[in-house]
Amino acid sequence: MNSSTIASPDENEYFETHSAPPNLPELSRIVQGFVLRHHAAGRHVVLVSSGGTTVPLENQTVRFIDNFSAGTRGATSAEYFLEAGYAVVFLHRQFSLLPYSRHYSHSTNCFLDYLSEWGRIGEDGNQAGGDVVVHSKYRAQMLDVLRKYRRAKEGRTLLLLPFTTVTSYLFLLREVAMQMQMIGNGALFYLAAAVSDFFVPPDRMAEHKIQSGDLSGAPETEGAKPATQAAATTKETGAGKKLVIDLDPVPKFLKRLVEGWAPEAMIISFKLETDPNILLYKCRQALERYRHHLVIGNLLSTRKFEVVFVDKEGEQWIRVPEAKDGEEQIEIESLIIPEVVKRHEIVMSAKKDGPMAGNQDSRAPSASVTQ
Ligand code: 9Z3
Repeated sequence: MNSSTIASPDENEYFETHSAPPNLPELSRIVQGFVLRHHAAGRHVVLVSSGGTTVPLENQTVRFIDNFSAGTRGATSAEYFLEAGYAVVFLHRQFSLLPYSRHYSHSTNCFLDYLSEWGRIGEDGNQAGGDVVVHSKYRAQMLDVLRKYRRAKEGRTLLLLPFTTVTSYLFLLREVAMQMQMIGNGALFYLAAAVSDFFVPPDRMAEHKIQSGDLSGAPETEGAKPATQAAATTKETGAGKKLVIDLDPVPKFLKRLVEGWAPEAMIISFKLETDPNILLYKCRQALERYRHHLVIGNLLSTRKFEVVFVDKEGEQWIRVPEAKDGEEQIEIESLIIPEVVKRHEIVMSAKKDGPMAGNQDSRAPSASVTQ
C-alpha cells in the first residue's frame, strides 16, 4: 500500500467513533450496480454532492446546526450533467432541491400556481367535475422539464442518495468513491454540498435534549455528561441560561478522497466565501493543499451570477450575461457544466497517453482501498 493512501489517525478515529448509516451495505450494492451498468454502456459517472449537512447537538437529536444551502447548485448541475450524457449519483441533503422537481418545489415557485381547473361549469356558477391541467403559459416549459425527467427515469441515469448529518454524508461519500474506483478517471466528483467544518464528537455529545430551564429538583438524567466533558454547556447569566458550544474540526476528507478513496478520478471542489478579497487566495490554498484538479470559487451574494475556476494553470471567471428585456436569465450551471465536461475530457485523454501525461503527476498513481 502506498503510504499516502494510509488513513490519517483523525480520519480513522472519525469513522471508528461514529456509526455508519444502517443501510450503508445495501446502498453500496445499489451504487455498485449503477456504476457497473453505466460504465458498461460507455457512460461516465459523476458524483454530485448537494445541500447542507447538519451537526447534531444531542444524540437524541432535537437541536442541530445547519447552513443556508438549498441545493440549487447541485440539483441544477445534475440536470446539465445528465444532458451531457453522464450518469449522476446525486448525494444530497434529504428534502433539499432535486433535479427536475426543483423547478416546481421552491416556495416561490409553488407547483399549484402552474395548474388550473378545466371542465364544465356547475349550477352554482363554479367549475365542477373538471380536470386539472397545466396553465397554457407554462405548458411548453413544463413539457421540456417533464421529457428530460422521463428520459433520466427511463434510462435510470440518476441515482438519488440522501443524507442529513455531516457523518452520514462522509460515510456515503467514502462508500460511493470506493465503488467508483473501478471506472478510474471516467469518474468525476463535483462537490457542491456545503459541508460543515465542525462537529460534536460522540463522547462529548449530550444524550438528551439540552435544557435551558432549571432542573435542580428533577430526577437525574441518564447518560448526562459532566460539564467538563460536554460539548454543549449552559451557563447562568442572570437574565437566563446561555448555551456555550465547543465544536471539534472535521478531519480534512478532501485529502483522503484525492489520495485514497478516488485516486484516479477527476475531483472538483467548491469554495464558498463571503469576503471577495480572500476568495482567490482560499481557492489557491485548497488546490495547493489537496492537489486535486479544480476548485470552483463562489461568493455567497453572487453565486448565481459568477464563479471562478482555479486550477494549476490559473483562473477563469464564468459570468452569466445580462438578460435582455423580457428574457429569462440563463442558469450559470448551463455555462459551468460544459466547461467541466471539457476539462474532464482532457483529464481522460491525458491519462490514456500514460500515467505521467495527465495533469495529476503529483498524485498517488494507483487505487488503493483504505477501509
Ligand atoms: C458551494 O460553494 C456551492 O456553490 C453553494 C451552493 C453551497 C454556495 P446553493 O445550494 O449554494 O445553490 O444555495 N459549495 C461548497 C461549499 C463548501 O462547503 N466548500 C468547502 C469550503 O468552502 C470546501 S469542500 O471550505
